[in-house]
Amino acid sequence: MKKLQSIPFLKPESFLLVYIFFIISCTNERVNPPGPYGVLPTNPQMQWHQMEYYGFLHFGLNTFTNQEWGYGDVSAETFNPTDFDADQIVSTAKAAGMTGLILTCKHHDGFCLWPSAYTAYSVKNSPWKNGKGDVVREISAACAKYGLKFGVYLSPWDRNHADYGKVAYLEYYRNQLKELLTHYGPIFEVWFDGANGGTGWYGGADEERKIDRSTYYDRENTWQIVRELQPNAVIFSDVGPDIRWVGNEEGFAGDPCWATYTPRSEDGSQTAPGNVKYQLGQNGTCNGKFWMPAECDVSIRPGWFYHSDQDSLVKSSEVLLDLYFKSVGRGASFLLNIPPDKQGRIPKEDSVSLMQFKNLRDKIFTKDLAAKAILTASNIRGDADKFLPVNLIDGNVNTYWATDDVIHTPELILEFEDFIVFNVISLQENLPLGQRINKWAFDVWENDEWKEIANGTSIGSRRLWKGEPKTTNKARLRITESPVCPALSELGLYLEKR
Ligand code: FUL
Ligand code: CA
Repeated sequence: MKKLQSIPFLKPESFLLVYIFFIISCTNERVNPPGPYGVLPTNPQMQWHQMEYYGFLHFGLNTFTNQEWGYGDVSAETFNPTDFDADQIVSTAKAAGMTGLILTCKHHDGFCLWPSAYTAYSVKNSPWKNGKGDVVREISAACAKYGLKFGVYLSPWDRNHADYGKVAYLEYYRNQLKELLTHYGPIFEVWFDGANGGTGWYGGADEERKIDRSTYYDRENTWQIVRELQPNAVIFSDVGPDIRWVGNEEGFAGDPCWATYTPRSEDGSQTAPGNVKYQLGQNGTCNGKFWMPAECDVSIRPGWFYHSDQDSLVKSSEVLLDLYFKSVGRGASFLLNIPPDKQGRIPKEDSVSLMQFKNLRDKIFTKDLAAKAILTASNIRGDADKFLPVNLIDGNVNTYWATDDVIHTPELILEFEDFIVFNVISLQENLPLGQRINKWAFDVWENDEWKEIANGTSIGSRRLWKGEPKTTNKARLRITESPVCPALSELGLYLEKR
């Protein structure tokens, strides 16, 4: 007996400790996550949220005719890149930090960058590779090689096709959609353009054709094709259903920019691409009817297609960084168009700017100063380990800090052993539980008191704030308005070195 007592882990106190530990872990496990709030993202939307920055490739007949909107009457023989290099295009996007590429497989002129079985107006009747080439094949294969996701743009408006505006065209359009969705591997996004109907060649008719934007494409059933053939793809248009147009082609979101949205049409009828108050897309709708986050599209040049006289007008890395903060930094995505030239390559001017932009981002985001903070929260949900504030600095968007249901406006203090200098704040909400935070503020401890240096509204997938550099060893995040208890995934502090 004596001997037994001398073995420490068998002492009665030890049993008590083990018991207490057991009870605590059981209690922790029993603390439920917060109930979801409002509409929620689907799995494909969640995947898409992580992409943040990806590219657009506008390439086609317009590249060779120096146009933006081809009429549909130019010979397919005009398409003739002298040195098409999918590897150069995709590896440039990869080196630039892009996560995917969307290709204009068919623009408004109707010319197809793949040898569609349904029209003669394609690469198969061009001199390029003696009509044996397939741009969609080569770009999608290069994307797979470099680990980029691949998306397709198939213009609903077709200024070449004789049947455009008639019922027969819809079948043609859907057949082409099926070709793209079945022959080229996984597609992450299908981009439905909102420009619909107008003048065109239309098989020689050479006239103006108007369509009823709300009904002509029978959207629901067209979208259904995407759901069936590529269930993991997100569908983009002026009205989603998965991703919404931000309402401008300048590459920035509004502030606030909610991930949720209730689209409204111009005339009160059913909303449709081309029949929506698109300006509302900039801000979205707080606690809106649909989870429909914004995508900010813009070209690195004034035009969407390559024009040699715009070589000196490529956006600088500083301009791109500003747009990045106003798109990704407002919970939207940044879709940057980088048009291949007549050779079929990304021009030097564009790739130089892309790499400088990448360097600017790297200089800011490689060192997260919040990683070393000691975090204390005014409330932790059920006092459970699962919801500790340390989850904010573990680099994992799936773990989060949450509070008890009744606590809607908690505070979080960050303390640092050494003083830090920062001028960028990054916040990310835990999206599977909905967009829960309406307002927040950030303070630093200065001259023995808190001083507010930043505040904002929507967070969603990410909120980036940038201001003047601050030196401090103590900072504070306050959630100042939230209809339910918040659930925050990540918090980062960075310094933009100039
Ligand atoms: C617009 C089109 O009309 C432009 O040519 C371009 O493709 C842009 C991305 O979308 O609606
Ligand atoms: Ca986390």
